[in-house]
Amino acid sequence: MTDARLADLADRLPHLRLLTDPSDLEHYGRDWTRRWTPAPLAIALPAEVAEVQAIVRWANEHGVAVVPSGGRTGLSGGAVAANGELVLSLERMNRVLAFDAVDRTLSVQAGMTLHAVHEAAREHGLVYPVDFAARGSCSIGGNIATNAGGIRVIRYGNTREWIAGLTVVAGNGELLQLNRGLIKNSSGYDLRQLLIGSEGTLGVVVEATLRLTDPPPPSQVMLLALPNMEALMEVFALFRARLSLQAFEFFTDVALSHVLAHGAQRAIEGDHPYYVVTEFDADEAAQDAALAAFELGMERGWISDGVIAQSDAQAAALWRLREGITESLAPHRPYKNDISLRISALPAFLHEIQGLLGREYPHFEVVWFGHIGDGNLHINVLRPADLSDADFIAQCEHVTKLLAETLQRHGGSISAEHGIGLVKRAYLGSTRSEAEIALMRGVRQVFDPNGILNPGKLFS
Ligand code: 2HG
Ligand code: ZN
Repeated sequence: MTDARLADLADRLPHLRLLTDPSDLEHYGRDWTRRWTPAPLAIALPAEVAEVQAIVRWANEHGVAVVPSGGRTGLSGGAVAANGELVLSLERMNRVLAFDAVDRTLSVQAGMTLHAVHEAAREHGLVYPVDFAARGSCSIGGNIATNAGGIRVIRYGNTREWIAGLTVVAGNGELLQLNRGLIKNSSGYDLRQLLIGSEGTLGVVVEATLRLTDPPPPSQVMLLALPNMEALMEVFALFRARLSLQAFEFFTDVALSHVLAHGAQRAIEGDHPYYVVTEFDADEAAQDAALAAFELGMERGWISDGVIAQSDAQAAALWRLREGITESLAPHRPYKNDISLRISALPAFLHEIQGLLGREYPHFEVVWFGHIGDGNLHINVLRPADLSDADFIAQCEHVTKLLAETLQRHGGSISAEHGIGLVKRAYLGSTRSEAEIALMRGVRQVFDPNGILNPGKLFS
């Protein structure tokens, strides 16, 4: 270990696992964006809170930037370490700490995967209801740091609804116990909520107390094919009025073609521009209501075709058509946008932006999908074969600028659930006012006066 700063860290924490092998630096220095070349100083894998605190204090003393790191499944570059930072991976801190049946809470270390959290809740006959496709790799700490959303937000809300308490090492090295599992706590600023979605710029989440709930009633999964965008909004309104929705997700024929090419099974024949996977509570009355809604949608010309899953395996196959999209696009290294609008503003926005993209970027393959019931669209742009990486990124940045301007006019946000990270920091001002950004910077200064936590993320 030639670096004097690392030697000092190793002296202070003789049991700390520190990695400096090039393959480890590469592995822990990047997230799913794959756009930046990883170049961290080293990787620290603490096993306990005291080690995290000591690392943050050491970083303050030496002026070393620290990148808190979970499963690195982020899509905004929030966990990228490309500038000699110390990656602080919570991977080894992955245990359940306590379950409380009366409070219905599960206290966990931040490095547990979302999937492991689901399993732990299930063991007690309860559920932690936030869910999305990266569940097997993402960590609960990362979910908290980005206020992750996913496919059940329409029923359960975002991660922030489910966090009853947080243990955090602030950027100044203080250990904070925030909210301590209370349901009601009207005693001033809710610092727990401030930490949620702060993208590792205020503190390192080390432990969390999660609220659990009853498992949802038995459900049914339906795939619908739709003729146009207007129909999509009509069917959403119809289904939301008649059924108790657990999920309502959409994707286009272009998205479908990629998942099918990636090995998924076609479930509806023919060419249809839009598809919806929806899941809803399905007791007998609800099943009749679903059928009636489906028939009405067909009669009105909003639904062209549809299938209802007859088994768990079929339900999983239908879900795969939606959940497999990101993975099927990954080899193309798409440029991603993750935008948010009021649901009522979606049709006008979509018309405007699809027209604009068609006119200015007809050579781009644009893949639309997402959480239409939350007003959250994912827009992935694929690189045309004859365009260099640099030209592609430059053109995509221009697309994002157009999106940001259009979103601003429609009152939307440049990030719905993926965060700002490195990817969207130039566009923060389209969603947040100057006064808000100044306050955010001020808050950061209080928590992390030396700016050692995730510098360059969120703000440029
Ligand atoms: C999803 O909803 C994820 O599947 C990923 O948020 C979206 O790949 C994307 O753009
Ligand atoms: Zn999403």
